[in-house]
Amino acid sequence: MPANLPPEYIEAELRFRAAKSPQEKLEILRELMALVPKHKGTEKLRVELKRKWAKLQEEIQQQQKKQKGSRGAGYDHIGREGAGQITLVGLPNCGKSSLLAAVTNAKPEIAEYPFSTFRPTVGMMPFEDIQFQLIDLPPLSEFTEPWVYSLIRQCDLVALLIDLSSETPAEDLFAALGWLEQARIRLVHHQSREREGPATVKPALVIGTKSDLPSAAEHLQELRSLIDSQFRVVAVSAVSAEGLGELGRAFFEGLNIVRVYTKKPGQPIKRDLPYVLPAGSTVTDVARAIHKELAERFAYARVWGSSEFPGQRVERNYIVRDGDLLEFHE
Ligand SMILES: Nc1nc2c(ncn2[C@@H]2O[C@H](COP(=O)(O)OP(=O)(O)OP(=O)(O)O)[C@@H](O)[C@H]2O)c(=O)[nH]1
Ligand SMILES: [Mg+2]
Repeated sequence: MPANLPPEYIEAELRFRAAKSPQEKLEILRELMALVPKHKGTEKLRVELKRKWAKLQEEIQQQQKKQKGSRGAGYDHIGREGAGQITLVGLPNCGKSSLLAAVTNAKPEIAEYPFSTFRPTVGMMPFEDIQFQLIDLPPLSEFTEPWVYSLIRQCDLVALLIDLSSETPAEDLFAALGWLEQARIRLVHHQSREREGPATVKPALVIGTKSDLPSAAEHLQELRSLIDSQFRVVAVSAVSAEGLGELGRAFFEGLNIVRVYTKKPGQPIKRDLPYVLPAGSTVTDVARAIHKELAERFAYARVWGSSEFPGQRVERNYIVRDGDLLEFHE
């Protein structure tokens, strides 16, 4: 037994031995992992705890499979809210939960040890006058449950997180892409028009995390030189808040959406809450978002913003731009 274990550890260890169900054991194991001091003398013990962790995870998974109809405890779908649904995806410990906690009001579990997240956590991230729905997920690994991939398949944008303090960021990236590939999910550049294929194709951004740590800058450069044409790479730190300010804009561009405002004829020019639509939408699409009947009924619209002059009359197939203000005429 390695030296210098705190009394709380010994106490938790006893509870661990007495625990009956794998769920109970996992809870206590989580405490044990947090209580082990980090030094050379406890290295073996920490490896042992991780092994136990993996075994318990597997046991719980087997148990769930047996319970007919449990299907990942009902996490297969999360209703879309706000201007877009973004999943935080990555290897164990890369900083997914920390990022969610840094940019939303959500309070996910954050821990020094891997596999700390085992259920989805949702948070709303404000950006200018809209909000994005972020979903923090358990990590990609051999233990990833099918519902994690279901949620990734359903989202609008994947944020693939890579730990910039890792010794091998490039390998980590390929490992993450590999797990997704196995689940038949292929990530593409957020501006790519490719949407169909033998696998589910998902637009993605790469987020380099923990940019405050040593050698992060070097690893960021390495990552960028490797995949710059494949994905946009953004660097952030949940600790120093570096890059978090630009993240909203990156997500907005990643989602490929536009905000359109409306006013009634005769009302002053004022931008209230926007309608959010896919980029490339027409004036008719905006009308349809307001009311199906309006889309059939209106004759033309006036546009303030992208048009040549303010309040210009445009036809039904006019393509709206982000920030446009529309006025419908019947
Ligand atoms: N220095 C530094 N540490 C960070 C940063 N983000 C996360 N960490 C640390 O990295 C560890 C893992 O963070 P989590 O946010 O739990 O990582 P995760 O990806 O959610 O982990 P799993 O849910 O287990 O896959 C914790 O010890 C965090 O404090 C960061 O920006 N800078
Ligand atoms: Mg987590």
